[in-house]
Amino acid sequence: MVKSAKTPRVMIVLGSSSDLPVIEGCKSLLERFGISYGVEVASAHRQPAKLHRILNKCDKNGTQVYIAVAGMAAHLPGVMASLTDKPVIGVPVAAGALAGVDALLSIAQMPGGVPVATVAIGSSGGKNAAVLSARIFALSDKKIEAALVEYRKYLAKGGK
Ligand code: RP5
Repeated sequence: MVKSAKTPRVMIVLGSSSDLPVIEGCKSLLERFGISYGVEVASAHRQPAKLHRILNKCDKNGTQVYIAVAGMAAHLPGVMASLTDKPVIGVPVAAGALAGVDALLSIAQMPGGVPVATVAIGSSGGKNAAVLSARIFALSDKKIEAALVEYRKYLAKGGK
């Protein structure tokens, strides 16, 4: 399930289709900034071979940033970071008895050398994953840099 481009600049991978609501704002913001993205569901625990295939294909085809979304024992972002040298942004999902604190700690507490940029639990984190991606691209892309300036003005006026 890849949206908007054959080789998207950002690949969003979810641990489960039940995580999909968390990336609604993320997708909207990536569209606002003109950043192509794809969406895949691949559980690090239940579908490790599929996850490896996705990472290999995206890395070969030029995807530049990964957003990894998972709840509970959220190993997905860390496993992805172990398979690529591209930036991985981890979004913890509030699922199960611990309401996302489990996923937050699991995603943030990576061993030295295998970083995952961890954002907030849930939809706010999803949005920030999109903005952080845009900030990475804006380092070398004037159009995205300008879109971020506009977005900041929008926030200052009370936009969400
Ligand atoms: C995680 O377990 C997923 O990322 C999801 O947040 C959670 C529950 O998954 P399902 O049981 O709904 O598939 O791996």
